[in-house]
Amino acid sequence: MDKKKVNYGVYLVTDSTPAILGNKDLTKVVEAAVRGGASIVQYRDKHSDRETAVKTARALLEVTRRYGVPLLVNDRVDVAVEVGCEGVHIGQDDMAYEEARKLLGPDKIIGVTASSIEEAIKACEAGADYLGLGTVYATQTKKDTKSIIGTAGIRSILQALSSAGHASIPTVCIGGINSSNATAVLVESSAAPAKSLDGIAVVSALVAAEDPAAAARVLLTNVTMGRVPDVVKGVAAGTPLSHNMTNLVVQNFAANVALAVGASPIMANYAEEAADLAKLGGALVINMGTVTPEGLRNHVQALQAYNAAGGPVVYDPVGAGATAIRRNAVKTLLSSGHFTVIKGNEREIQTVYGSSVTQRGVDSSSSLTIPQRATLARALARRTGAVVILTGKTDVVSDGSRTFRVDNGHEFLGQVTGTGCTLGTTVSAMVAAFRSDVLVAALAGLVLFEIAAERAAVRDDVRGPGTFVPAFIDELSAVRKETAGGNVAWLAKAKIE
Ligand code: 3NM
Ligand code: MG
Repeated sequence: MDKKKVNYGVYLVTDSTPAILGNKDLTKVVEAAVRGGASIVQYRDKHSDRETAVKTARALLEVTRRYGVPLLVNDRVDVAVEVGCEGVHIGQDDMAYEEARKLLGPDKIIGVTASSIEEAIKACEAGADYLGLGTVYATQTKKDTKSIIGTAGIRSILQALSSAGHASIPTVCIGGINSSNATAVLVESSAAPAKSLDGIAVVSALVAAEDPAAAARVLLTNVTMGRVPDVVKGVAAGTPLSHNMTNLVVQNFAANVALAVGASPIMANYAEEAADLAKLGGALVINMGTVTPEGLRNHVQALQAYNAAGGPVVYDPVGAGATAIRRNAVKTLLSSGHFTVIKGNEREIQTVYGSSVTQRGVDSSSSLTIPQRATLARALARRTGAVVILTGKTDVVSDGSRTFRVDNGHEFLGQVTGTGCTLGTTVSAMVAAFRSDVLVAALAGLVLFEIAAERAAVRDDVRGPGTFVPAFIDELSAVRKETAGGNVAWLAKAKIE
């Protein structure tokens, strides 16, 4: 397992005491939680003898390996060494970091608990792979916690880490976090654009849950939602380049939407420019709405330039199923490089997936149920390694392991041309600014876009699709400014499941 790629979103810390575990089987609880969305597991057991601890760790490792998530052991480094799991988590009173590193070697994960700026910076300097920050709120689960620092304490540590040059260390926080406060904990503790949490760690919210799979799923949704403002702030602060190779219809609209969300647009269809533009840290949108032979050659060349530079590429396969030419263009592009995000309506995504469907023009229509759409998006994400956004009345976003549905938006989005294309542009800005988690970035772009549409549609000055467009650009810009200024009340409108 590549320790740089670990997802810290929903971090499960186990507890084997009857007060929390009840009479449930710990292995089954962990299996259910991981199935529901827990992305990393720490086996924490302060009481069992060594033999029991090794046996339990082995049983948990069998589960976590099956799901491809890391297993760490709390404190007991010897147990981690013996079972060969992915690493350890050490508190301030446990074995020193250096000693643990000697025993585990360079490739294992070592996480360190920190309750203060000093402890956090010291752990980073020692080489910790991630930090567990806390205690956020007083908790029945651990009564001897040293300091309750709240979300304000977390935020000051994150800010200090960033100032000290440790902005890239992953962080989670712990203590009294559950599904009802997870989103708020992430939002309140964020020091974005400087630094934000990567996830939350919980004991009782999962181990004591009646249905740990369902509880993990809700936590995953709420944690993901809580990171959305970080993405929007990142765009506002970074003004990333959004390089659009788009169709004739939407050039102006897409450029205005890019500006509204805080990006810097360039509409450059000549691929010889792509190698230079790819070095500027932005993202490329390839939109095949008005495909031509020359356009396709340019798309291939630009895709390869961004792939070579490690820059994100958003693919918008407009009208993919409409003609044989477009179906072939899809195949050419997919076999020429790698996409970071693929965004399309049901027919387009079906075509990209390889299902033989015909599409009337570039219109969207839907025949799949929502679970079928989720399955399709997940399958295409798994096959291509891209995050897939399948748009419709209910949108689906998937990276192959995490899949969400979004029920925001407004019918006006379907009554003016180019809204789908400008969503691609919006998402390009998000993935350019927020590289650590493409799924979170893509989801942020989608909910920002659709909530802005909802706000525009109900304005007094909007009387139909024509007056909707300028109001929509206004609202995109307003939501961006509110978020950059710390007001994320708009997020309460998000309907993410
Ligand atoms: N460590 P719950 S708080 C294991 O502050 C642990 O370092 C803490 O349990 C710390 O999610 C804690 O049930 C328990 O509140 C967290
Ligand atoms: Mg400890």
